[in-house]
Order: sequence, then C-alpha cells, then structure tokens
Amino acid sequence: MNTKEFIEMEEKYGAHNYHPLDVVLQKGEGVWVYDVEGNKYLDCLAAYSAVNQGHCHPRIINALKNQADKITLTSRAFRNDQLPFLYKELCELTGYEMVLPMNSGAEAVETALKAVRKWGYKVKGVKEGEAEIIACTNNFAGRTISIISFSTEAQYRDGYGPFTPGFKIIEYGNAEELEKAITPNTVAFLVEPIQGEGGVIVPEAGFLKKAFDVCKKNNVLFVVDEIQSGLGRSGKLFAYMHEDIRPDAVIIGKALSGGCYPVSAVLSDKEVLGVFNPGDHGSTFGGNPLGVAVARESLKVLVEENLIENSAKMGEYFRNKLRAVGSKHVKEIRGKGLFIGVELLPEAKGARRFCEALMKKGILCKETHDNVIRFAPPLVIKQEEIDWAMERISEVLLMD
Ligand code: IF1
Repeated sequence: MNTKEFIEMEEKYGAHNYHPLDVVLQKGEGVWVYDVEGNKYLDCLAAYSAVNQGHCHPRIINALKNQADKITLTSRAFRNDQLPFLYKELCELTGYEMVLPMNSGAEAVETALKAVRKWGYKVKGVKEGEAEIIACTNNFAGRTISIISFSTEAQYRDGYGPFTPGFKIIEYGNAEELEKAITPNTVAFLVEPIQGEGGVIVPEAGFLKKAFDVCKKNNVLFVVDEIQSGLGRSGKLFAYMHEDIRPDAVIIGKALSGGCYPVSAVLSDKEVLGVFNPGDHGSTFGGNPLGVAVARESLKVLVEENLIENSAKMGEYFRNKLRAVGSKHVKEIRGKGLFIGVELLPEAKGARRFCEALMKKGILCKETHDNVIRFAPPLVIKQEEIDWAMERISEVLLMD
C-alpha cells in the first residue's frame, strides 16, 4: 500500500479528531523515522516529548520484550515484583516520598486533582465540596471532562459541557493575580513550568519562585505538570528546577516510558499521597509490570546516557543556530534545553506551511497555536544531526 491508500483507509474508518501531516511512518530508530515509501526524516517532535530517549531505544525495547515474556498484567488486586523498584527508583531520583502510577498523562493529572482536593478536606480543613484549584490561561493538561473544565481554549471545550466546577483561572506568569485569586478554600495551584501546547511559553524568570512562595504563605499546594516539560526536555530533570523551588507534587508521563507504553505518575510526599486509602482510587493497568519494567529502563537510559545534559547543550546549540539564520518571518526564538519554539510574525501566514516545507526536506515537526514551529527532537540528538537539520531549516525559514 502507498501513502495515499493508508490515508484513505484511515479517513474512512477512523474518527476525524486529528489532521496529521500526510506522512505514514513505519519505522523509527533514535532521532530518525521512516515512512512507507522509504523516505527518512529527522523527528523534531519526538511524539510530543514522549520519545525523549529516541525511537525504539534498544535497551528499552529489550526491557519490554523480557518483561513481556514473564508477566504483563497482574492488576493491583495482587502485587508484582517490578512496581516496588519503580517506586524506590523514582523516589531516589526525584527526592519525593511517594509515587502513584497511572497510564496516560490525563489520568495522572486527574489523580493529582483528586489528591489535592482530598488533602484540602482531610488536612487543610476546607468544607466538603468547596475546594478550589487554580490553573493558568493557555494551559494544556489533557482531554478529560474535568481537565477541559479549566481549559481556556474554546475548541477543547466546545460541545462537552456541563463542566466540572471548582476551578479558577489566572494569567500564566502573573504571581500577583495568583495571590489575589487565592481564598481560604484554595487547595492547589496547577502549572506547567513551560507551556508546551501553549506555544513553548517560558514564563518570566522568577515567576515560579514567586508563585511558589505565594502558595506556601497561603497553605496552597504547588503542583507542576511536567508531563511534557519534564524528564530532561528542558535541559534539567524537571523544568521547575530552573528556579529554586520544590513543588508539593509533580505529574509525569510521556517520556517516563520512552514512548514505548503509556506510563504516568504523580510524585509527592506522604502528606499528600497519604490521603488515599485502599479503594479510594485506582486503575486496571496503572503500575502493571510491563509498563513498570519499561519505565524503569527508560529512567536509567535518561540518566546513564546523560540525556539531560545533552538536552541542555544541544538545545543551546540549536537555538543559537536558529537565531543565526536571520529569517524575516521570525518574531522570537525561545525555549530551554531541547524544548524550542520559533514564533513567526503574522505576515508569515502561519506555521503549517513551514512544517509542510520542512517535511518535504526530511524534517518532521508540528506547528502549535498557528504561528509557532516547535522543535523538540529526541534528547539523543547529536551536533552533526542538528547541523544536518539546520541546512534544511534555514532554507525553509528563508523562503518567501
Ligand atoms: C493530543 C498538545 C502537546 C501535556 C501536558 C498533560 C497532557 C499533555 C503538559 C496529557 C499532553 C499532548 C496530548 C496530545 C498532543 C500533546 C500536546 F498539543 F495537545 F498539547 F504535547 F503539546 N499535560 N499533550 O502536554 O497527557 O493524556 O495525552 O498522555 O493529541 O492530545 P496524555
């Protein structure tokens, strides 16, 4: 079958909730992916940062295969011999006391929302049913009804009401507004340290620290969504580490499994995750031995292959090269580590046409918010691969 036939079949039988670029991928290795016609591309999206360790990392695939031969799912009605290791390894890596594993990012966000509400009622002493959670404009945290209840993007909410109450919105980056929005019923502030879908938005330096201090002063939990920004993407283990804070809870997903399997988790301390008692919350697949074996190896690869340092170094290199192009279309080049956004001027007539031109030259990336090209390759990328990409990217950025 050729590209056209794959696309026709997909469009005929599948729901049309996506509009992908017309490339049908068949194989991936490291930073490279291959389509059904045999064309090779440099992947500058890395599945929205889920494949930070690179496509089909041999160590992660091996862990998957080995575990698949033993046992894949026990349910949490019984214990398995993998989960305790992931708990311990994650706590040692991140400095948190407890872990609650789920599958998708959205489920982990929902888990954090439940945890902070329960903490509000059981620990802070908020009256049952009155808890408030504050989120930011331009946020993205997933697609469930409760999560879209605090989305500020009309399309993500259109046709899905009624919504979950108990959320307030403040402007991203505005700690003063956060302080004003807090009431005695506020249990948590949920924030992406760098907004991904929002357009790779890096808040002003000092915002996270200010917001954190405001939360501490008011006995409000500070919760970071590191599902996209975390696990090396920003050049640090977590993007919150660019400022001197320690959030009360960290939500992770995506690269926790190197893109091999959906694994997510909430990291926090006993004071917060300790609110859950047996039966309060769960998931059939959460903490399953197959996902856990994959996650353990994915974390080891991240650390042992120095991918976090490489992200910092290569990100800096990549941004400098992008700046040196001097394209008339570019308004701003921003980001941290290999989490890079190139915002185009309105006159550039949208980022999609640049992404399509890049695809023709062998580079895959995805526009976000109409006018931002996001460059977020796997963290295993090497300098010569960035040089290869830059030859092509500069041609595209210099087109009319
Ligand atoms: C899609 C976006 C990226 C996330 C943050 C939670 C989740 C995500 C910060 C939920 C998921 C995804 C979802 C995916 C595309 C992608 C995305 F453009 F939609 F916003 F990455 F930028 N928190 N982000 O970025 O995790 O439940 O999906 O595992 O098509 O919806 P999930």
